[in-house]
Formats: sequence, structure tokens, C-alpha cells
Amino acid sequence: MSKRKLSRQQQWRVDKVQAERASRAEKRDVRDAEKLAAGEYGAEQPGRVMAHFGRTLEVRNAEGAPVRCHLRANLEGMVTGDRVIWRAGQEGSGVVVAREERDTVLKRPDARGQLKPVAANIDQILIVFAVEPAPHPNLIDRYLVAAEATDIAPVLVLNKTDLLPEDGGELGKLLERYRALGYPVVRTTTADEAGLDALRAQLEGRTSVFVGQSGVGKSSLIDLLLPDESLRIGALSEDSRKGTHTTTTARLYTMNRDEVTDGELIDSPGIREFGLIHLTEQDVTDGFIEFRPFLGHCRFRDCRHREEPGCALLEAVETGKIHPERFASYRRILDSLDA
Ligand SMILES: Nc1nc2c(ncn2[C@@H]2O[C@H](COP(=O)(O)OP(=O)(O)OP(=O)(O)O)[C@@H](O)[C@H]2O)c(=O)[nH]1
Ligand SMILES: [Mg+2]
Ligand SMILES: [Zn+2]
Repeated sequence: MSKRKLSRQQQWRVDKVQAERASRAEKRDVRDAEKLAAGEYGAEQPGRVMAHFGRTLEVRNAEGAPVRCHLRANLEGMVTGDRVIWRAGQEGSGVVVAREERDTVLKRPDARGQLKPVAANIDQILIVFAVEPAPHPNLIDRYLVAAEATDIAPVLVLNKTDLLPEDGGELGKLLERYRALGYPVVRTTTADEAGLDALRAQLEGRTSVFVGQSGVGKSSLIDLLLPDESLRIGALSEDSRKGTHTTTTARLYTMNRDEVTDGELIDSPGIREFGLIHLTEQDVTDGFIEFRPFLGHCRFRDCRHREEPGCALLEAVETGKIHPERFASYRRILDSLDA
């Protein structure tokens, strides 16, 4: 009895908070509408979302300058990289009134497993990993599967090569394996220019999002590529070896050369694990690109590539056409989908 009463009271409180929120949004909308009608906002113009903080956005105007904008209450879910229509208000701020169609969007599951957009209108995903903190065994495969499922081209970047042993170590070998599969790979270190030049060449003329574990050096690399910007970089402490989540929100930067835009870079917060629970078994299979020539050649049409006789994938592993570690990684990802 008392329990029910309490929950009714809780419900009432939740309703009240929601009603207040809606009424605030409504008031703001009415205010916007009045201002728009009164001509207090300028003409519609295109812009690009550089970063967002709740319902406040930083929009880049046509001249490349940042404008702080708020969002009309009927608009939701803007992300860094979105192309928008906005109108200038007084005092240098503005209001975003519409979002244009997205060419591409990178999504990832949040802590509760809900799929959330991270960045929009991007051409390539830079999967950054490092000698320290060392990648979990199948982290790179998980990123690649996620990238293949979005149709945005992935690029592998091994950073902190200054910490590699002379012979390149296990990670050096691993990287070559991915190069052999056809993925572009770049080795970098903030300690010298050679790798940065290769990275710059890979970024030119494209919009790229940097993803990867916290502490691998995403912000450090972008900071070096953009002499005019200064990014927050993780402290060099014992703790930062584990990654400290220094970057907290995705932000778009413009790479210029001779005053001409020559590529766009999006820094993103590091993540512990790239969950793939939003993908189907088929998506995961398709995400292993070297499996493709063998798919459809198993004896059984519904082969799940476990122990079935006449499985073309298992045969390819036997004959060395598919690397056994990649296949083991595939199995592990499938098992994690069931969990
Ligand atoms: N030795 C070495 N250290 C590096 C290199 N690149 C970055 N670091 C260091 O790695 C640490 C983490 O760098 P960040 O750039 O903050 O890493 P991040 O990937 O942006 O991390 P989050 O923002 O938390 O996702 C800092 O202490 C950097 O100085 C490198 O090439 N070599
Ligand atoms: Mg960072
Ligand atoms: Zn099979």
C-alpha cells in the first residue's frame, strides 16, 4: 500500500519535471518564433556543427568563424559534423533552424547499449591504437567490423612507435597483417615528423574522425597537425598509461594549407570498448573482408562456420588463406553477441 503510494508520488515528480521542461522549451520556441517574426534574426545561412554541449552548439559560419547557437526546440540529436541552417541573432549568437541530410553517420552504443551518433558527414574513420596502452587482442577487429558496417572507410594508425622495440615487436607484425588485407596503415609518433607527413597525406581533402582507446594519442596527433590549435592532452603520469578520458566531447577542426581548407579532423573521446551488440551475425561476417571470397561456398547454405563439414571458411583457415587469429577473433565477437 505505502509502496504504491510512494511510486505514485515518484511518478508525479517525474511528470512535473517533464512538464516543466516541456514548458520551458515551449516558451523558448514562442520566444524564437516572436523574434523570427519580428525580424530579430538574420537570413538563413549554411553552417557546420563543430561541437555540441547539450542544446548549445558551436557552428562554423561561411567565413570559418565559430558562432554559439542554440537549437530550436523541435530539433533533436545534432552531432559534430552536421550541416545545418542557422540564423544570426543579436550579440553574436544564433539559432539553428534545420539540419541537412547526412551523407554518413558514425554511431556507437552508449553505456546503456543505446546506439548514439558520434559524428556525421565523414569520409574515413582513423582507428588509432598505440604501443601504450596496448590494444586488447581483438579490439582492432571490433573497430574494423563496426567501420565496415557503416560504409565509412577505415584507416589504421599505430601511434607511439617511439616505444616500439627495434624489430617492430608484435604490434609491428600485426599492423603488416592488416596492410596485407588491403587496409591503409600509418605509423606515427609525436617524437618525429616522418609519420606525421604520411598521416597528413592520408587526411588531405577528406573529413576524418579519430577514434580509439583513451590515452593512445588522438588529441596529441591532431594538435601537431594543427599548429594554430591547442588541444587538451592527457597528463604524462603513471595513470595516463591506462588512459584518463581527457577529451570529453567530439570536436571538428579544419586543416588549412595556404589559407585553403585541406581536410577536416574530428577528435573524439576515447572509449573502453566498442560494443557491437547492435550488429547481426551477418554484419560481423561481412565485416571480415578477407572472408568474402569464401562466403556462399560452404556445403550447407545455412552454415554458421563452426564445425560444419564442407565449411569454406574453415577450409580457408586450414590452407592459410584466412589467418587463424582473425578467425578466432571472429568467433569471439560472435560469442559476445550471444552474451
Ligand atoms: N611516447 C609517446 N607518447 C605519446 C605519443 N603521442 C601521445 N603521447 C602521450 O600519450 C598521452 C595521451 O595522449 P592524448 O593525446 O591525450 O590521448 P587521447 O587519445 O586523446 O586520449 P583521450 O582524449 O582520453 O581519448 C599523453 O601523455 C601524450 O603526451 C607518442 O607518439 N609517443
Ligand atoms: Mg583526446
Ligand atoms: Zn561455413
